[in-house]
Amino acid sequence: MTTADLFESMASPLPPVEAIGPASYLLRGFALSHADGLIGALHDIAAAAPFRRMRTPGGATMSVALTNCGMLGWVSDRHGYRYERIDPRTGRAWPPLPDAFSQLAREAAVQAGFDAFAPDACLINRYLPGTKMSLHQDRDERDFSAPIVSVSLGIPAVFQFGGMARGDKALRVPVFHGDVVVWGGVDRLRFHGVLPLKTARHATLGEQRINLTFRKAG
Ligand SMILES: O=C(O)CCC(=O)C(=O)O
Ligand SMILES: [Mn+2]
Repeated sequence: MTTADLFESMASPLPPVEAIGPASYLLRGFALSHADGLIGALHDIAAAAPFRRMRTPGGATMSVALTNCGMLGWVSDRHGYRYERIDPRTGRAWPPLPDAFSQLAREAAVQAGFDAFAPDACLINRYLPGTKMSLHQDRDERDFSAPIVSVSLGIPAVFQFGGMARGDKALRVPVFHGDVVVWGGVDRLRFHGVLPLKTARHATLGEQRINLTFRKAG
C-alpha cells in the first residue's frame, strides 16, 4: 500500500463541514460525486426552459442568466421579484425538479442540521467570467423556516456571506465545483452575493459557473 492509498483509506467517508455562521455551513465537495448527473439533468432543463437575463424592478438587466426547475420558479421584471408556476418565456410550467436534485438538497440540509427539507423550487444561475451577484437577502419565499441550499458547479467564485444588514462586513468564501453552502434558522435572512468571477475554464462546464439554489418557496 502506498502512503497515498493509506491516507485515502483513512479519509473520513463524509466531506469536511465548516461552520460559517451559527446555522450556516460550507460542505466542501459534498456534490462532487453527483456532479455529472446534475450537469446531465441541467442540459435537459435548459433545453425546456432556456437561460435568460431578467430585468430588475428598477429596469437594469441582471448580469447573471437564470432558469428554474420545480413547482415554482423565481422571476424578476418591472413588477417586482416573485415566484411563478409558469415560465413567462415559454408559457409552460417549469421543468420538474429531478429526483437527484431534491435528494442532494435534502442530504445537504441534513448535514447542516435541517431535517425534512422539502424544496419546491430550484433557481439555476449561470455566471460567465466578469458577472456577479450583488448582496441581497432571499426573502421572496413564503416562510423562512426552511434553509437555502446552494450548490456550486464549474469555475470557482467567491461567495460573500454578510450579516442581517446590507452594510455588515461579509465573509469571503471561495467556492469550487461540488461545494455546497447551506444557511437557515437565525441566518436565513443574511445578506449574501457573489464577487465578479475571474476567467477560468472547467473541464466539463467550460468558462462558466452554474449555481443551483434550492428553496421551499410556496
Ligand atoms: O450563486 C450563488 O452562489 C448565490 C446565488 C444566490 O444567492 C441567489 O440566486 O439568490
Ligand atoms: Mn440569494
